[in-house]
Amino acid sequence: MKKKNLPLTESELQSWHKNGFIVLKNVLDKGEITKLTNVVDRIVEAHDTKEEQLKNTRRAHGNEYYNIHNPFDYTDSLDYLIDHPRTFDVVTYLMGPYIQAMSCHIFVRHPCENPTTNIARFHTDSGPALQRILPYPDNIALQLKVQYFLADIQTDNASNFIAVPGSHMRRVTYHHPYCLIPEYNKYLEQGNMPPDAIQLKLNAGDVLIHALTLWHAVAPNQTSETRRSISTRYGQMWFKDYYFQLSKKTLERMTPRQRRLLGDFGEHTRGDIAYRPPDDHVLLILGDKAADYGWSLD
Ligand SMILES: O=C(O)CCC(=O)C(=O)O
Repeated sequence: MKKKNLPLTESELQSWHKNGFIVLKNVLDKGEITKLTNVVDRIVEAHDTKEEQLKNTRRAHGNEYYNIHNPFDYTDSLDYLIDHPRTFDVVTYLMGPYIQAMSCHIFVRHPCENPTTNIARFHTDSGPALQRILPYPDNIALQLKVQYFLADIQTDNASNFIAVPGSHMRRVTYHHPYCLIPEYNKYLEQGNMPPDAIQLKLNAGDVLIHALTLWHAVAPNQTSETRRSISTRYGQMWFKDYYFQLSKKTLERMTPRQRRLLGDFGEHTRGDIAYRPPDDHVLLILGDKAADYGWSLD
């Protein structure tokens, strides 16, 4: 039997199902890290001017930790991240082909002792309803976030992503309207870490992929460096986009696959596009990987 060409080993896949997140090492090479860092720095700088703040790219969350929406407004240098060859293979392996790119954000985490934003508290993603839909082991994912780290984070309290391994399968006991997790945030309020939470140590170029129901938070940034990273989010076709407004001009410069992921179905304008996607959909999204990932081209 022909060996399947899969983007994760069996043990990586098991670890994904067990923990609810996975780290892909050295996805970006040194040249890419330098280039993306320069691009991101320019966007952060431009974004801090008055006019930019009036645009839909305004800050969300606060002054210390914030996210910049719609970075594609500023540059085409991030376009390739939408279907980056290494990460997109993992995304489509875990989610299948009937997906959309729901957002691209730049995460800015300035030095600060005690970040006040909800990003720094334990939460799940994408609203209170989805917090109640837990992934069955081996199901494809409803939504994933992919985060490209541009700097090393090797100590605790350096704005690390904090994960609670296995929490993506756990029920929260109180359903907060903003998906916060009070039973875990009480530890942070007392200056402690929950016993089973870990502050991830990552290198520039590493990529974190996590499930929407993973309990996660961001550590304070007690270093003197601002942490910048780039996040892309994918959801099944029925999901709503998340602060994503792409102009026609931006879409025009993208490849057919990127445009499809961004919701441009060309002449296919039917209202039931998720029921009956265009005939070329699986081929366009998965190409010759379709059969190996378990999807049919017919
Ligand atoms: O800054 C981070 O690493 C994570 C931000 C966050 O909490 C989120 O993406 O929901």
